[in-house]
Amino acid sequence: SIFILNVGYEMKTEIDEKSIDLASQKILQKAEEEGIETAWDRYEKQLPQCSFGQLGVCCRNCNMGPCRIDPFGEGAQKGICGATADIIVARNFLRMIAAGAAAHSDHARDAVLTFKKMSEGEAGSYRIKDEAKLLSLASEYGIPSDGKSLEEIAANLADVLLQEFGKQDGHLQCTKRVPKSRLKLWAELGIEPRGIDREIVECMHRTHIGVDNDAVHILLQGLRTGISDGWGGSMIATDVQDILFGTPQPRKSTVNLGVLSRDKVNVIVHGHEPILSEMIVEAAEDPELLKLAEEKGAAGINVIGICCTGNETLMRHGIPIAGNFLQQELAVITGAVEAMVVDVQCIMPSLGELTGCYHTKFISTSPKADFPNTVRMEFHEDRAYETAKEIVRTAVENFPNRIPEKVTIPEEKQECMAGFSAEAILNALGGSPDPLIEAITGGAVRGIGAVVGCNNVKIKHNYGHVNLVKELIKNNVLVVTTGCNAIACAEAGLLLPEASEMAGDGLKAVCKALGIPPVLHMGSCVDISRILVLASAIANRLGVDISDLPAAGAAPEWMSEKAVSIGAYVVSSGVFTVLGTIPAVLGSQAVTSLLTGGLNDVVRASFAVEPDPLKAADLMLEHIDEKRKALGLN
Ligand code: XCC
Ligand code: SF4
Repeated sequence: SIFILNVGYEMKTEIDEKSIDLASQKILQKAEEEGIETAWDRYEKQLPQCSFGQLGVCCRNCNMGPCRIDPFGEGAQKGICGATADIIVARNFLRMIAAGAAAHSDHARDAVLTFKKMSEGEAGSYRIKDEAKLLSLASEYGIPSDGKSLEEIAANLADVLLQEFGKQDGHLQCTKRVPKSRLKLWAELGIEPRGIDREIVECMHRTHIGVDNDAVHILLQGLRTGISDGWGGSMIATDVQDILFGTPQPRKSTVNLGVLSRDKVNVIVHGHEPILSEMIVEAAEDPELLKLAEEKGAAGINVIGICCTGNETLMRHGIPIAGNFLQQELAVITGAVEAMVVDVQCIMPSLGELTGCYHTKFISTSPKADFPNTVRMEFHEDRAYETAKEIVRTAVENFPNRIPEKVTIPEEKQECMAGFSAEAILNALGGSPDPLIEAITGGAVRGIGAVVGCNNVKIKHNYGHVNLVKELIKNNVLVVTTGCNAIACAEAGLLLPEASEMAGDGLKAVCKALGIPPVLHMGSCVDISRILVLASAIANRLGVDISDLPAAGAAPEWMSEKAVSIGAYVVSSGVFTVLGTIPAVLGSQAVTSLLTGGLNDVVRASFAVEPDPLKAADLMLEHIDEKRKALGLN
């Protein structure tokens, strides 16, 4: 099976082979005409990619190496220390999970630290926006609230949440939300998550030369670390951000490159942390800056998002989104972006050189993340709003530098409806999951598909996302989505109540009755925690485990290490998951067969790999039908 690796990974020289999206194709054309390089060009220059890397059999964990295993069985079969392909592949996989969990959880830590500073009056720009969520979370964490001010409760909650990261005893408290049977299974397997930081550190320790050298043992730690992300870091990030910025409610907006404005100052917020972008959204409404924009000849200030920062501001404010991961360069190439403001994660370093070809200011804000050719405007909570204003001012002052001959804004933009937090979904259902459960048990809704994750140049941009989701809804599977998949679905018009016309009859009727789209945008990637909470609520209501639900997951175009961590916790939670790109594990038969089969005997779910979205949908449908049958549904 290792020799089919390059299937689907051929050169993509024609523009319509790079993206299914018309707006993106137009800007790719512009890039070609202007001699501007994009990720697709750099991908071509990388081909053929290193086979040892693709198979996961290259180890650089000590300086006797690098060592690599010959997949043909002729050359070396062991590293210098004696590590086999199984050990090397498993260790590399574990390190990917650790990095992904670290990214999500470190984002969560910063959200909690901001929350704490807010509660102590040291982050004046932030407030408690969702009191009810604060109180319910406090009670969940056992914090008494009688006679205390909201700030005191928030301070106590922040302390307890911070302890989750460095916890030395016991298990993460969020796991109380896991169905009992699942938690029991984790306990039996010894993979109940402990402190979030501890799991990540332990991954690094175990993968050091000469520590953990059994593939199964290594992968179990991978599952535990993933769980500490999904039911720990990511869940804490979602909860705290909801308290600080509001729990999302359904709202309409627009997406795609056409949301860039011809006559307003375009400020793009890109990355992952709403802590910054919330302030930028506010600053863009500041009368002083609006006046300045007018003086500079602009008709206003247009804040738009990219990637998960975009998802956060879309979910809470209806701020438009210019695109997903592979559209970040394209947005700049329109020539219409005054400022590309970034924080952390999924930001291409290529933006440095690229923004230099246009008038765009590339502004980096996180103390953790810098890039070539940025204007650094470090963001700290104590003067958050002031910094946000300086950033927006920089953008506004840059407006007169826009070069009209270099500007092409494609007209394509698409309406969408987002904001489906678990709370909002329950609301739409009338307060309990029962109507959805009845729709599922009655057969109108065949099951639930969670489709998430990135773009990846190895797959035609948005092709995997859109075709998989369309096939699912056609077959009456209600889809919940986050991350770059959600943006792809929005661009394809799938996030509208009217999209139920594309759904099978059963799902269509349910959507029409509830006034909801057949594809529900639940937020950014940390908000996959919302999907877990929803799945848990449904499982608990039915008195079954998550693995018994007629539900399946997919990441059709995944690329990031975060996606590997997500895969680990979604499967650990009992959800069969189809990956659209091949993870670097095929160099080990043992690891591959464990991930794609053996895990079923461990956590009652496993992975499959299927680059063709229609075949991936079939796998999910097959799985959903099996689960329906087991529950006695037809
Ligand atoms: Fe990044 Fe979250 Fe992937 Fe998109 S989906 S490319 S991780 S922005 Ni999370
Ligand atoms: Fe080679 Fe072992 Fe060192 Fe890895 S840890 S580089 S396999 S000697």
